[in-house]
Parts: sequence; C-alpha cells; structure tokens
Amino acid sequence: MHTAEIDRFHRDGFLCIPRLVDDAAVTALGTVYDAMLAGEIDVSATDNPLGRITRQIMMPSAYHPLFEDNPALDAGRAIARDLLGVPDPRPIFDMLIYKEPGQTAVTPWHQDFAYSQMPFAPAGVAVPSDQTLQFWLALDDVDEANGCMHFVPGQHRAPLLEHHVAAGEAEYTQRLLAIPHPERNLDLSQAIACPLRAGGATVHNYGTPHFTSGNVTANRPRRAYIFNFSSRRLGE
Ligand SMILES: O=C(O)CCC(=O)C(=O)O
Repeated sequence: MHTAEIDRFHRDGFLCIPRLVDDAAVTALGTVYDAMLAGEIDVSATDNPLGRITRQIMMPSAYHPLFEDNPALDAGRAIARDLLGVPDPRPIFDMLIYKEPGQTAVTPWHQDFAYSQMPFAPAGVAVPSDQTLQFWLALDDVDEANGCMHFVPGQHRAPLLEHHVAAGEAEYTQRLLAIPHPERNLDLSQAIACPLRAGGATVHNYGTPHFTSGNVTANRPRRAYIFNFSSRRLGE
C-alpha cells in the first residue's frame, strides 16, 4: 500500500477501495451468500435481524469454508498489515448485512466501538486507533440508492460520541445503535458517500462514524460482506 493511502487512512479513518477482489471472487462469495439467504445453508442460529429490522447473518465463516478463507480475506489481511502496522493481523469477526430492494431502513450513524459493551460503550472513552479495522465488501454495485457506506472523516481521533439503542431491545446482541441527533453531533457537511462496483470495498477504523442508506431501488439487491482484522486476540 502507498504511504499516501496509509496516511489518508490515519487522517480520515476510512478508505474506499475501488477493487478489493475480482469478478470470480464476487461470484463465488455471492453464490454462497445467496444460499445462506435462501436457507439452503442453515444459518438460523445467527440469522437475527439488526435492530430486528435488517437481515443480518453473524459469522458466516461458521457455516461455510469459503467465508473462512477467500480472496477478500487475503487482500484485507495484506491491507490490515499496512494499516495496523503488525505482521499478523487476525480476523475476529464476520457478518453479512443484506438490504433487499424495498428495504428502506437506513443503518443510522454510529461508531463500531460503541458496540464493544452492552448495550453501548459510554460516551467520552478513548477509541483505540490501532487495534481493529472493519472491511465492508460490496457483492453488488452500490450507491446512495441501494445502501452504500458513508463516513465522516477525522472524527475517529476524538473520544467516543454518545450512542443510544435505536431499535431492538437493549439486551439483544443485534441491537441497533445510533448517534442521537447526528445533524448536531457530527459535521454532516463533511460526510462522504462511497459508491462502489461489486468487488470494491471500504475499510474503516472502529471510531469512524458511518451510515448506510436504505435500498429504495426496485430491483438492485445490496449484499454486503463485512469482516474485520485486529492486532489483538478476542479478550486481549
Ligand atoms: O451495511 C450496513 O448497513 C452497515 C454496516 C456497518 O455498520 C459496518 O460495517 O460497520
């Protein structure tokens, strides 16, 4: 990775990567993804909607070997080495978030670090900046009409913002967290949308505020495959 990109990641807290994997990988991952959505692969143990609203399958790697080892993870690991500055970043988490055409629910502005405690981490704590990265791989072409990622740059360096449970019960693991009044608590004039072709991805810091739009299209599914890499082991 070029130094300029690494510097940009540290400055902004995210990068848009136009092509993380090729079409063959998109097709292979998409085929298994579709089988999970259709119930042809039994994922029912962790198929619990985000905020009881949006389809979310946690840990697809527990159900199919392709999600344990694939070109997206290989490419992500190489990027994570550069961005985290460690030789062996570890994948600790993966999930699928699916917005079918007409699933108009947004995923509201939030910082992933807020999910590190139940029901949410308290405002004001420091977000470790060099610990965990989240990749969001588009398996369909995505833009603002079907739910691409948006980010507010620079905020990851500040203490965690206040969050609240926006949907789902506070004790529900797949509760939906949100930054209240994002128009007041974030500088949304700086927000950047990341439209991508299938095979493109974003990568963000756990403190970077992000949002995805709903899918208001009639016929363009939005399949996102999300995985992270950490410089630590779970529980460290
Ligand atoms: O895909 C979405 O709707 C949300 C993704 C997200 O919040 C994340 O990857 O951290």
